Amino acid sequence: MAFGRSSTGRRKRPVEPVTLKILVAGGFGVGKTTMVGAVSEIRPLRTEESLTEAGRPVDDLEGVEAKTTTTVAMDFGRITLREDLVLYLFGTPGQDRFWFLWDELAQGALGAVVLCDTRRLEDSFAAIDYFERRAIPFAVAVNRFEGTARFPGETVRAALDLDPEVPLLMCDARSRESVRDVLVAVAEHALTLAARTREPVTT
Ligand SMILES: Nc1nc2c(ncn2[C@@H]2O[C@H](COP(=O)(O)OP(=O)(O)OP(=O)(O)O)[C@@H](O)[C@H]2O)c(=O)[nH]1
Ligand SMILES: [Mg+2]
Repeated sequence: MAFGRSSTGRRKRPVEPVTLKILVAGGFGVGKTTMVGAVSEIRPLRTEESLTEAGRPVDDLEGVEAKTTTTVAMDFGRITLREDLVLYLFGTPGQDRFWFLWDELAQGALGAVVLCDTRRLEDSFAAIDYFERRAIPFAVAVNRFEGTARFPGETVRAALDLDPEVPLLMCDARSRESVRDVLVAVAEHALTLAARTREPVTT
């Protein structure tokens, strides 16, 4: 053929992936930094500072006594879920005194994970309220620290007063597969809701 490019030998066009921004939020010391680090395929960016004696009265370390550092700005990581779907993960700081950073981090977020510890479930209320108020789709993931009581999903759901359509998963923030499952659930949930709001209203 004299004209046109031959299809044989032509390289497969690279797929331009859709990139989604997902927040990893939750109370102090629930394992957010651990979660981002467990799945990130790039070396995660961390902003850890040492927990100090001075902070002891305000930093409640019950259950995470081995913790020596805390996030002061954010965690950042990336995971490719599919060839055409990449998630950028932004872990929030957990302590109340860094709340002012959340609005900045939440800009353009498609969805969020609220990570919880059943020993201190009440610490996740603020994060859940935050995303509900802003209509940012989120899933709840219970980080199962070993040696802690295992509550059925329905009990956790009731305690957190979750909407029935909010995905609730049990996870291990240190396990890549487990965290990946959580992120797939959040991405699917967020994309479903996004598609729903784009649909024309037919009344
Ligand atoms: N045993 C166990 N330890 C965990 C797990 N996840 C996190 N940790 C530990 O718990 C502590 C808290 O983890 P981080 O990932 O720093 O928690 P965070 O939510 O980022 O904490 P802040 O940024 O300070 O709010 C660390 O000492 C982790 O090693 C888990 O699933 N099991
Ligand atoms: Mg952290």
